[in-house]
This record gives sequence, structure tokens and C-alpha cells, in this order.
Amino acid sequence: MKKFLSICMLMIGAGQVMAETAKPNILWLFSDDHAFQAIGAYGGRLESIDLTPNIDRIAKAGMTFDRAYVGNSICAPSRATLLTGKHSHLNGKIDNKKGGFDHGQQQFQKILQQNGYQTAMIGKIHLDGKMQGFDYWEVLPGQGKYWEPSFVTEEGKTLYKGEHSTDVITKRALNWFDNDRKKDKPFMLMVHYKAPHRAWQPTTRWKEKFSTMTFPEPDTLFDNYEGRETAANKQDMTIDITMRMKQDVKAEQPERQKELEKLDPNDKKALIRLKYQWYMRDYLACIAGVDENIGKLLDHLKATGMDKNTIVMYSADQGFYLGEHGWFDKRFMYEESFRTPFLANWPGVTKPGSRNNDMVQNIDFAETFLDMAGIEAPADMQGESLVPLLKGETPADWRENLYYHYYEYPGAHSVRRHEGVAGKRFKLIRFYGLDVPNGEEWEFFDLKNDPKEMKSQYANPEYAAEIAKLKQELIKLKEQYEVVDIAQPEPHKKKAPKKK
Ligand code: SGN
Ligand code: CA
Repeated sequence: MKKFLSICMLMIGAGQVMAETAKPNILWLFSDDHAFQAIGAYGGRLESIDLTPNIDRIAKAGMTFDRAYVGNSICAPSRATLLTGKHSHLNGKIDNKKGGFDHGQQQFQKILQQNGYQTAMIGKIHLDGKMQGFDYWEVLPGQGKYWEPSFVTEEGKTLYKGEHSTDVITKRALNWFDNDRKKDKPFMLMVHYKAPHRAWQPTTRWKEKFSTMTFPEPDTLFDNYEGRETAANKQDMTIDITMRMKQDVKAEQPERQKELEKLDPNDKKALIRLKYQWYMRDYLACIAGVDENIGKLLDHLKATGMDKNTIVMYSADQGFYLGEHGWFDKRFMYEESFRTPFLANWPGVTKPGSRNNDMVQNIDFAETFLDMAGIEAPADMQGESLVPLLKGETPADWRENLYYHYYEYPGAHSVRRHEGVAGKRFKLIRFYGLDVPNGEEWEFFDLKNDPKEMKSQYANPEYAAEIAKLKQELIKLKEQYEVVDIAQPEPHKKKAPKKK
């Protein structure tokens, strides 16, 4: 009996040690173009529709980051930064064009894998070529399709007939949990949704739910870009001109035709308003689908008890304009696209319902994952671990400013190349290169007095000292991040008209 008891004691003791030292699992949930304005936990003008009850579960159980940003607000570059912990100029993926990303380079998942983690990636990654460092990967080719998506795996292609990508991605993740997960290892599973990317094609069940709803407009829907003529005024991403009646807002649908018929044909603003409503219905319905599916994954964690030792995080590749400045799309260093949602629940570590207001950036994610697993990050990763922040212990010398650089010009939506530096209150942007008068133009914003960034104060002498400070900071950050000049491609040549 004595012997039996002592064996039991030993086993209990070993169990405790195991529980204390067991490395956490990581479930990383990611979507494409999800604006923070469209997440319940972030409040704002869409809060009352209770759009994201499941993403909000992460917020309620964990920490919501109010100042999470990207370094280059566009899809493939953002994902390359996520995996490498490096800004675009160092990981090679500066824009969405094919190529540029060397899968052979160092990435956090390779290091996790070498340190005993089982790693998997399911969904959109937008980096052509074979993934490395994942025990299992199943990714959409390029942008992928909303309906009947095909996926690329190590073995070849799989096709999901008659299904919606959001549902398939979740189903594949659940299948991975049931059939592939090695219970003797901690895991890192990345689930990357294609939604709510343009052209906003929700599942039928969610489309119907949103089909008659109306949503508040942003104050800046009719921005005239005064004082921001070079870039903001010259882009190609307005609801008015760029948003297509057919492919984007599907105006041919009978119920939309009826709404269209009611408009005064001379009222240009009324059409913009209606397009905004149609856009919001489809975009938000896509998000409702993502949220519903995230609910399934969270429920699965709970039902299996994995929730106790699994860190769950939600983010997106960048923010998005929901009509602010009259736009959709992203790319600019203005808040709506520079910022990205980021919420994290680390059971027993993050304080339930807590908020973080520190300047964090997507260069930080890779090092954070490694730190969570107790692994030291390689010296050439450029971010900082967010683990102390998640513990509620922001270091006293935490960074005050972030560096940003957008490259894809000439390119879709015609946003001029720009780089910049942003602190909590002030933001300095330098547009440069092709189609920027005299090759360079600066903007400066005071976010405290002008949170919607409607007036550049660059020429205002009252801000001269702050501007000079941020210019110095820009030089400093460029040195710190080892920024190199990257040649800009030639402008698109206009095709010569055909001779008759
Ligand atoms: C497509 C979209 C653009 C979008 C880019 C990049 N046009 O080209 O609106 O900016 O992708 O998006 S569409 O007609 O194909 O919808 S990203 O998320 O991959 O960066
Ligand atoms: Ca994107």
C-alpha cells in the first residue's frame, strides 16, 4: 500500500512538472483584408451589428491590441514578414508580383519544427512555390477562389467542388486536428482565410442575412483630398470610379436593380452611397462567415480540452478602407490600412478583457511565436517578442515609432511608393519616385487633432520641430532596419493605338 501511494505521489509530481513545462500549442487565425473597423472588440461605427461574436470571444478571454500595424500594407509582403520577422526589403517580397520570396530563407516555422513543434499551414499564403518548415501545408494557389477552391499540397492539387473557401479551410483544419495532429508534440497551426478579400463573395446563408441591412457611412466618404493631391488624390481605389458595378457590387442582381432604379440619375453622391451599402453587405457577410468558422475552431478546442494549453491569436494581413476617404483596398500608410487587427488569448497569461496600447508591428509576430515556445529568436529577425506585453509587462524602453514602406507602384490601385514613420500621435510620410512631382513629397499628420488624417500639416510652421524630429527618427529607423534602395520598375507603357 505504502509503495502504491508513493508511486501515485510520484506520478502526480511528474504530472505537475509536465503541466508546468508543457510548451503551449499555438493556433494562429488569419484573414485577408479584415479591417479593424469590422471587429466588435474594436468598437466604432459598426459595433452595434455584433458582427464578430467569436473573434470577440478571443478579446474577452485575452488581450486586444489597439496599435497593431503592418510594415507594408499589402498581401504577399505582409505574409512574408509574418513568416520571416523581417521587413520587405530584407525578406525579398516587396510586392504582390510573382517571385521574390526565397522559401529557403529562415522562417519561424522552421525553427519551431526543429524544436519539436508540429507545424501546419492551411489556407491562403500568397507566396508561390513550395512551403518549407511545415509538417503539413495545404494552400490556395495565389489569391485562390471563394467558391470551389483548389489547394496546393506537397503531393499536388486538391479540389473542393461546390464548397466555399471559408468553410473548406475550417473543415481542413478540423480534419488536421482529428487525423494528423501528433498528441505527443505541441503544435503551431496556421489557419488563413481568403475572405473577406475583393470581390467579396460570401456564402449564400450569410449573403441573405445581410441583404437588406444598411450601415452607417464613414465621415470621410466624400473626401476631396484637399492638401493631399499627389497620392491620395491620384490613386485608383474609390468606390465612385474603381469599384465595378458588376464584378464588385453585383448590381445586376434583381433586388439591387430595384434599389438602383429608385435613384435620381443626376445625384452622383446617391450612387456612391448605394455602392457603399452593397459593398458593406457583401464584405461584412464574408466576415460573418469567417467569424462563424472561427467559432467552430474555438468550440473544438474547448470540447477536446486543448483550449487550456493553446494560445489563440487572430489577425489579418493588413487593414482595409470601408469607405473612409471614399475608398476600398489598402496600401496607404493612413490608419485604416496601416493598422491591422490583433487579438490574443494565452490561457493563464493574458488578462481577460485586457487591452494593449503599445506600438506593435507584424515584424514582431515571428519572434513572439518563438518566445512563446521558449526558443531564442535568431539575431537577424527585426521585431521584438510580444510575450512581455501579453503578460501585461511592457518593457520601459518599448519602441515609440514604427517604420513603413510601400513599394507596388506602378501597380493595381495606383498608390504611389511611400515610406514613413509613425508614433502614437504624429505620422510622417514621404511619397517618392514615379509620378510624384519633383520625385518626393511629404505629408505630416497630427492624429490627436486630426485622427481621420484629412489635413497634412507638413507646411505648418507650428509643427516644424515635430517634423524635424520624425525626419531624424526616419533616418534612425532606416539604419536600424538596414533599409536599402530598391529600384522602381518602369511605368506601364500605354499600348500604341492600332493602325486602321
Ligand atoms: C486583386 C484585386 C485588387 C487587390 C489586389 C491585391 N483586384 O488584384 O483589388 O488590391 O488583388 O490584393 S480583383 O479584381 O482581382 O479583385 S491582395 O490582398 O492580394 O494584396
Ligand atoms: Ca490582403
